[in-house]
Amino acid sequence: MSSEKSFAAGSPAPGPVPKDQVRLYSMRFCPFAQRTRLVLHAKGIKFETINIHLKQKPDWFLEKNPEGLVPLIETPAGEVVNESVITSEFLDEMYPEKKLLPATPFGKAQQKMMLEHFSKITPHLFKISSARRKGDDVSGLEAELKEKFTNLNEHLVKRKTKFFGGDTITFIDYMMWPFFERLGMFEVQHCLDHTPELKKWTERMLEDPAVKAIMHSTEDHKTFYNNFLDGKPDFDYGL
Ligand SMILES: N[C@@H](CCC(=O)N[C@@H](CS)C(=O)NCC(=O)O)C(=O)O
Repeated sequence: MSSEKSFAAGSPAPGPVPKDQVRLYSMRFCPFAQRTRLVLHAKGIKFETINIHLKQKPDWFLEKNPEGLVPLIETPAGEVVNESVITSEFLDEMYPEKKLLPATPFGKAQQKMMLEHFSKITPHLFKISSARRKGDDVSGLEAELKEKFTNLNEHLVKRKTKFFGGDTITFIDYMMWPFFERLGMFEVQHCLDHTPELKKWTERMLEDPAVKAIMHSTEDHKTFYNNFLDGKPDFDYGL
């Protein structure tokens, strides 16, 4: 697709997925879709993107995914897969040339356990920003976040590795990254001050070509997010 502009209700349905690629239904500022996009970029998979206007979803999108969520992957064979982690694992298996998940059952299980723990951190970030917006005292919530970051930091210290799955980037790093890219947007960047290894991990991630290729600045994230919270998201912001 030549344009990144979002498709809204009433827009014509895209044709079949071209034979040699996959199609991603996405939204440019969605942290979950960013996971799938990171995997697509990191593995060098040929894909096209259809961004969806999530406040006015086209019927043809809802037919593919009645839950109405992005990310969604569609293959030329008509297979449709949703949920960020599931789409990412699906792509990793479908294109086995550069595997992001470890080969061993235990290695895979370790990453999935870590992801399960991490899935409890993401709602906490949204909780902090919504409490702050209401003018509530967020010091208790921030203390909890620091504790969660300390656990992640400990993980890196114990393993003595640069990334969460070893000395090179793997699946788990990409699944966690979109939320770290948004620490400034959530105004919790200072919560990394006492977790030096985790902070170093964020710096290393910023050097990764896939991360660099699709990242937004904190300023852009903030603008999008504030408009979103005000009920006026601009899915085409910056285009
Ligand atoms: N658990 C889902 C969450 C995906 C999600 O929440 N996507 C949001 C955009 S960031 C969405 O599609 N929202 C549309 C809606 O809520 O109607 C995943 O990991 O893929």
